[in-house]
Amino acid sequence: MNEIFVTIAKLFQIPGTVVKVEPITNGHINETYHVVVENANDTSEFVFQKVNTFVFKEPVIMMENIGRITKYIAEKMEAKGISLDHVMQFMQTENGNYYVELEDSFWRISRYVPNTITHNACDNARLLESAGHAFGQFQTLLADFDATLLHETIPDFHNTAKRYATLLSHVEEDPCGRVASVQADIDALKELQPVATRLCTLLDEGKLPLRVTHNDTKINNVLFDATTDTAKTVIDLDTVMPGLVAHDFGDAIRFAANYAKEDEKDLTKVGLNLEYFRAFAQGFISEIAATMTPIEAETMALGALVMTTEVAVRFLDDYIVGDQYFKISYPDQNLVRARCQTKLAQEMLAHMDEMNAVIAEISAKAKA
Ligand code: GN1
Ligand code: MG
Repeated sequence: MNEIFVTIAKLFQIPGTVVKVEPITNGHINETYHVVVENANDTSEFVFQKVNTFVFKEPVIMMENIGRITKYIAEKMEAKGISLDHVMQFMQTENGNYYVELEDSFWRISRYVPNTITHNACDNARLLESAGHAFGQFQTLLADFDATLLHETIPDFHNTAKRYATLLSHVEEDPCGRVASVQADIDALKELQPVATRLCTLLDEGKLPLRVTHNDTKINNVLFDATTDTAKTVIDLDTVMPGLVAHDFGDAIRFAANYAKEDEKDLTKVGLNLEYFRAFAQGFISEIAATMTPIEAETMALGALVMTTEVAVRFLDDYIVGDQYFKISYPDQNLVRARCQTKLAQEMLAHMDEMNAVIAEISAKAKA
């Protein structure tokens, strides 16, 4: 068995023998492993994660955030008599840290939630509605959490205007000589810029409230009960920070209500599935309706367009600088991702009225 897992298990005071290590390949950033440990009395399962410290420059403060958030949610769950399977539980070292730092790597461990599965794509609306409830609930659970206790783990994470500025400055620098071949992609994103930066403007003008948000609401960041296929736990808490409700809504739609996968090469397959849009909205808005302001409701659908364009900008930027940020499994994958997301954003723009109508209908019912 790989020595490093044995070493890490010891540092987290996990007794027993590491009997199985299997990579979990979801996610573009960290390295994740399902680890089984056996001892005389029982078998325990864990998720070991090697944190990407190029992306998370200050992993120690990130783990401080995660420790605080999970403790806060666990206390609420316990008070309500809800099983702790509904919140991530992180292991601590002897001196109370939620991480260990080895010579050249940074690790954390959470408990593996038994009998759960993740979905990388959706094939029915019911799943989406359930995920909507989970992410909506996550926000309401943290509604009274003191946001000043949270560090910004990635500054300007969803500052779309800044993401554009970064892309355009790298276009100027062209460090890998890739710009000439993607000029049409850059132009397509520039065309979306005014609408994609609208949420930033509204935030700057003080018209939208900052809340504690998840900020990475891909459907594969929800654990579903393997038996009932209902959402059980929201995972990947690395980017829980103050943000906009439309970011969480929009990022989930971007990923789950696309007819195609995130890196589909055949752009004719890419488009917005309005049935799935409605299903997620139904779950999400029914959870947050009580606190949602009118302007939040009006900009919810815009959030989908913003998040889709923003990630297209980020993928294209990463392609231009030589694939430093997102893991890739073949050379042009970031460009393929960028093109797919740009096409989806264009489709969303074309269907904005329909999306807005669905949100208005669901919000009116939820508030009635
Ligand atoms: C990354 O780690 P993962 O795969 O959940 C990224 C998100 C992007 C997403 C695109 C910290 O999420 O912001 O939307 O890829 N996370 C970070 O699939 O940058
Ligand atoms: Mg993530």
